[in-house]
Amino acid sequence: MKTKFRTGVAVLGALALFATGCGSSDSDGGDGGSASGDTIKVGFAQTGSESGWRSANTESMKEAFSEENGFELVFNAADNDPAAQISAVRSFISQGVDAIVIAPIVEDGWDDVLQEAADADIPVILEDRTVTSSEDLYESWVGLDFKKEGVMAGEWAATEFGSEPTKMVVLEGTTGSAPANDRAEGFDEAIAGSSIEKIDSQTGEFTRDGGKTVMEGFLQKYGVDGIDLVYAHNDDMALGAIEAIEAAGGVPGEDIKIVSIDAVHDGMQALVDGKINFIVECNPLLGDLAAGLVKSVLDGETVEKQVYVEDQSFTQEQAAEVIDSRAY
Ligand code: GYE
Repeated sequence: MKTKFRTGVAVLGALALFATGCGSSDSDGGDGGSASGDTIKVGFAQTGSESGWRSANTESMKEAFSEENGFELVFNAADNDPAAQISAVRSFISQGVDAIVIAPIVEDGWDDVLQEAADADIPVILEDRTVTSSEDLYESWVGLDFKKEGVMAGEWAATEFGSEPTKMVVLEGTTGSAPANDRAEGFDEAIAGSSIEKIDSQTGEFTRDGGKTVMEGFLQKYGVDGIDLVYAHNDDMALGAIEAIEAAGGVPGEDIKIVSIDAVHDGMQALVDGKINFIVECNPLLGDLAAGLVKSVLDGETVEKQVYVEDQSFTQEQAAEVIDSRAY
């Protein structure tokens, strides 16, 4: 079953629900794994620090898994190296943490270490990205519908360009990651049958530098006049592409239109400034929901396998209206 939370009010409602669940339990958790008073030791395996989205997500997680909230957080950022992230999870297991939270860099390769956590009776909660492993190997996942984000971006592009022949390049996220896979699939589905032709696609690793370097290569190959549209899997790569387009003498947002995903502050500013044309949101503020899930699981409550947080999207005009009131 899926549970969906809208950002804002409904998320607060959900938190109240989690808080009630936690507060009502007096049961003894036995080995320190309970939410009933003892500090809960949680290992969090973060992807790295590749983007503005990631910084906001890390901050949200650290705030939620704070001492005041009853947690001792062991934090690891794996610099986007899947093997290093798996080692971090193994080290959490050997430290005997009460629960493990993972933002999996890539979707594949998790079966063994998740089984090791299960064998050690340590519950695992996934946040942000998904894995291809069996659902039995983790308690719950909280995050965003990446495919839907891709569809929303693609629908905008299909409408924007109508029947105009359009040459598009794609700046992909980290190869093998759930958001790169799903955002590509959703977008491609939404533009199927349109006049948009994907002339090139390459990973920019979700980073600003990566987006800039890949875009420089595309511009050398096709020229400013040979590209009509950039689809960037995140804002940071779009911001790198803007730098590359400007350096090549083009006007981003006009000569070459840009659609991206995240809606972090710098991306929204570029949208307001007319350098990006459309942004689909991806809410990074998942900390309270993840912490609520950890407490519920340790209290023996049944939790949903998938907890979706709802996203919205912004045109340039809409971005100008909301930019000052956004939390990230
Ligand atoms: O879009 C990107 C980040 O997994 C949803 O990772 C996340 C993505 C986000 O680096 O900016």
